[in-house]
Order: sequence, then structure tokens, then C-alpha cells
Amino acid sequence: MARLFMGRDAEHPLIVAGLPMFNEEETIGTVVTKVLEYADIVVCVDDGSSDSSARIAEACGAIVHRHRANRGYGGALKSLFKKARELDADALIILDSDGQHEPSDIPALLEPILAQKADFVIGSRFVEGGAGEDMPVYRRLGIKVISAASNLSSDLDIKDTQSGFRAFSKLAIDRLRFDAEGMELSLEMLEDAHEKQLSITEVPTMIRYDVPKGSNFTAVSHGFTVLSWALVSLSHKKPLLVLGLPGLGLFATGAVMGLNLAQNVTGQIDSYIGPGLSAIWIGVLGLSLMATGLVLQSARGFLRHLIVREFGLD
Ligand SMILES: Nc1nc2c(ncn2[C@@H]2O[C@H](COP(=O)(O)OP(=O)(O)O)[C@@H](O)[C@H]2O)c(=O)[nH]1
Ligand SMILES: [Mg+2]
Repeated sequence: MARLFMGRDAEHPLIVAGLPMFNEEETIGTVVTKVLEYADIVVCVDDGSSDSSARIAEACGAIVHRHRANRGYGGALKSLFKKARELDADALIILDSDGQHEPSDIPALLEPILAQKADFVIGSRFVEGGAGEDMPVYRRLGIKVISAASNLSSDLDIKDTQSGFRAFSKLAIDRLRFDAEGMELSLEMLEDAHEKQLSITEVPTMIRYDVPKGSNFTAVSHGFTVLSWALVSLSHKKPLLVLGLPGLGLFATGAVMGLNLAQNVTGQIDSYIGPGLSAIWIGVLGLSLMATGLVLQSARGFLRHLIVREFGLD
């Protein structure tokens, strides 16, 4: 049954649920109806779905916000945050409209926010009590790799960086800004929250894979976009690690190849020219990577120092 109050105070905070929606006519009706049991307002962002999703969502009680051109998952989330600000929401909860997330988990995600213990809550498959029902093994592996790369750059130690089931406090709704168009937004948001010192926590949830249309993206395209974003971001933050370490590896390989050759030189010098040159260019490539890593790392340190000294920001 729909909640009858419209929250406006501490006892009845205004809960807005946001659903990015793209051709989800099979599931959207059930999802909107169930979500309305836990939220005051449901907003669906439709990116030119060619099916009846928008009509069904409206008939079930959701507000439908339409984009004229497809602006991707990231564009849908930007509109949802804007709408939450306009509505002056006390909390925003984002979930998929394909039925993968369980609306009855919404109170668990909202609990840390309403208790003012967190600003950003992730419904996680990988903390104790959470699960990915019928989750393909390659997806599980992909998410672990992406989360590891993301945690290397942000030190956040988030277990499920790819869950689309997320809740935000009023502070997070006001402060978070992101640019990404696609699923890489999942990481950009986390980094932005970390930089703005918003507190992030994970609560266990179940995410289902036995729904009619679990994903608009193949695991490979999702993995590739998000992982490349994670690596670019990591190279901005830790250039010495991303460039210097492989550089050191290449330099060591070149040196070992060269030494091996030098030890085995007998008579016929001609036959050593090819492998000798390879050893040299591998070594030089390694050295230049290390040098680039070092320069970028110190430039980063220098800029940071300048910003702190001149503007008092960190
Ligand atoms: N508005 C909008 N929603 C999208 C777009 N792409 C995906 N979605 C919705 O975003 C949610 C997550 O997408 P989905 O394909 O299920 O991603 P996955 O489950 O993480 O692989 C679903 O509810 C989709 O309907 C898009 O381009 N625009
Ligand atoms: Mg999905």
C-alpha cells in the first residue's frame, strides 16, 4: 500500500526513489508499485524507450521524466539527482527498473541515512548476508577486478562498486557531482563522495539475475568501460604505480636479456645484433616509463602543495 504521508520533518522525511528506465515494460509496473510502499515519490527517467514503459510507470503512480535523446545511464542519474534537489528530498534511493533489486530491501538501505550514520549507502552482494542470485561467474570475477582497481586508487575498500542499488542523504544529494555518461559513473560517484568526505557504507542485499532482461550491456562492454575508467583514474592519482612499476619490469627484462646475451657471446657477433637491439629498446622503454611516472608523481605532489598553500584546500 502506498505511504499516505508526504514527509517534511524529522519524523516523516521525504523519500524519493529514482529509477533509470530503458525499455522495461515487462517489469516496471511491478517495480513502481512495490517501491511506492517504501518511498513517497517514484521518479522514472525514460531515455526514449520504444515500448510502453513510460505509460505503465505513470499508470502505476510514478512521475516520468523524459529525455528527448538517449543520454545513457549517467544522464538518467544526473536527472534523478536534479529532480531530488527540486523536490527537496531528504533521501534519494536509486534502483534498477528491471526487477534485479528487491524493493523490500529499501528500508535497510535507508536506515543508516535516516539515523545520520552515512551519506551514501550501497546495496552490496559481497558483504556478509548479501548475494547475487544466479550470478554468472564471469560477472562476479569482473566486479572483483573492477573493485580491486578502484580500491587501489581511492583506498575506500568498497566490496561491491558495481551495485546500482544505492541510497543518498540530503547532503550527498546536494554535494555530489558527476560527468560520466555510462556505467563508469558507479566509480566516479564513489570517488567524488570520498573527496567530499561523505561517509559511505555497504549493507547486504540480494541482486537477482533470473529476471526477463537483467542487463542492457554485455558483461564485456560494461567491464571494459568501467575498468578503463578505473585505470585512468588510478594513473592520475598514482602515476608512479601505474607507469613506474611496469617500467621497472620492462627495464629489468631488458637488462636480463642483455646480460644473458653478453655472457654467451662467442665468435659470430652478427647473430647477436637483433636480440641485442631488442634488449636495448625494451630497457629504454622501461626507463622512459619510469621517468614519466616519476615526473607525473612529483608534478602531482607539487600541484597539491601549491593548492594547499595558496588556497588552503586539500
Ligand atoms: N534512462 C536510461 N536508463 C537506462 C539506460 N541504460 C540502462 N538503463 C536502466 O538502468 C538500469 C540498469 O541497467 P542494466 O542494463 O540493468 O544494467 P546492469 O544490471 O548493471 O547490467 C535498468 O533499470 C535500465 O533500464 C539508459 O540509457 N537510459
Ligand atoms: Mg540490471
